[in-house]
Amino acid sequence: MTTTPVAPRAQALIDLENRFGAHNYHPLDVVAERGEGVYLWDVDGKRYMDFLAAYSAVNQGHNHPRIGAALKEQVDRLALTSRAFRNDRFPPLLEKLCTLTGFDKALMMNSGAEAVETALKAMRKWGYDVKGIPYPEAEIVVFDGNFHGRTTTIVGFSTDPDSTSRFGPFTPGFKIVTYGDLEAVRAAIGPKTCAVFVEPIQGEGGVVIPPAGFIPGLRKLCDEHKILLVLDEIQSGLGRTGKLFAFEHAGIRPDGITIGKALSGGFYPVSAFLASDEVMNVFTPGIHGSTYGGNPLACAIASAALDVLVEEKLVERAAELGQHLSQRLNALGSPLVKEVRCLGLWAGVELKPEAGGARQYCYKLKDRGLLCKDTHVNTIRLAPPLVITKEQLDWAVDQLKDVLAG
Ligand code: IF1
Repeated sequence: MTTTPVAPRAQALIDLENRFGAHNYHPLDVVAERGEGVYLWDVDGKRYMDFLAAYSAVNQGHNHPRIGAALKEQVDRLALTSRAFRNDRFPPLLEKLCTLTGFDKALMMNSGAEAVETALKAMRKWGYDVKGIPYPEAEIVVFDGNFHGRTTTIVGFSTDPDSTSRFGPFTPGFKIVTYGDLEAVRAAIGPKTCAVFVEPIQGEGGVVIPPAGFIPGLRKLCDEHKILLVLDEIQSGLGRTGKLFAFEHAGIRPDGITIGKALSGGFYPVSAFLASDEVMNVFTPGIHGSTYGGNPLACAIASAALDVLVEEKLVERAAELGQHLSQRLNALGSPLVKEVRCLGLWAGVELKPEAGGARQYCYKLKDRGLLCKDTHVNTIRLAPPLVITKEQLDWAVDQLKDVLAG
């Protein structure tokens, strides 16, 4: 459904996509051809403000010139060696990442799911090699409402039917408990548990922020049972919540994190698993890898993307403008809104069931030039690039206020 007719040129492209592409998405009928900052332009020249930011992959804004320049400079020199050899971009990126995050070592991958798979292998192997769990019986505690990627192992511990149905059989060794419920975690931890793996805030779940004591409580439980606490910061990390990483809001240090998305500013798939030496040293030569992991082009792009994040003070900006966003969303005064959840420049506006679902409001916002994504039927997810100005933010919230006026 779309509320305005699609122009011929866009429709022709949509028809081509439908004819030759797998139908594994149901996107809005916006055919983008250019992006800059918070804006996308479609093939007919219409401008949209992007409030999804490619699921937080373009925190630095679309096509940030400084990151693009780093890509162009490197692509004319060397794009890929594989890890069979070494290159001049990989070591400085590793140092920058570990210095910025405070972890001892990084393992570079490409997609977020690959970083998650890397983390799962590390948690298990640490469980066997360091904790002494009998092989192959290691268990990892995970949570309902999670989203960690689309591999069969990962969807095997999803609780979202869209992600899991008819993709079995699944990988064993995962215990799923209620997100936010420390007693459920305590009950799930046993002698074979090697780790707890969790998003500090659940993005796909609808920007679900757990009770204040949850993440600190997980840290305490993991310390008591001498198991690992590993956080998936692929979406919540790199400034989105007004801190470099969401775990900083909880005042704890995890044993490892996965990162991705904005690590490349939206130019190229770059992800990483970061952890202490004790965890990362379970990887010995030849037991894990990837053709493109840590390639010089990815490293040049990621290095520039991190520089932009730090030097343009995008984390501080997300914190400051996030306060404003939260105030305005909580003052919407719409009879359709059930709950507003907001941390930094990341918000979920959950509608009451009687509102008829969030997607129709996303269509109305699209017609007004604002692109948002619905999630879990009733929630409108808001996640603009962190380069947004206060005026742009106010314009976007004004559109939301109008379409939710009821
Ligand atoms: C899709 C969702 C978001 C992630 C977290 C790992 C990954 C993701 C916390 C895997 C990826 C993407 C995947 C994309 C849409 C988007 C998404 F709707 F699927 F759930 F953001 F919420 N951990 N999330 O959010 O990273 O392998 O994709 O690089 O699959 O539709 P990836």
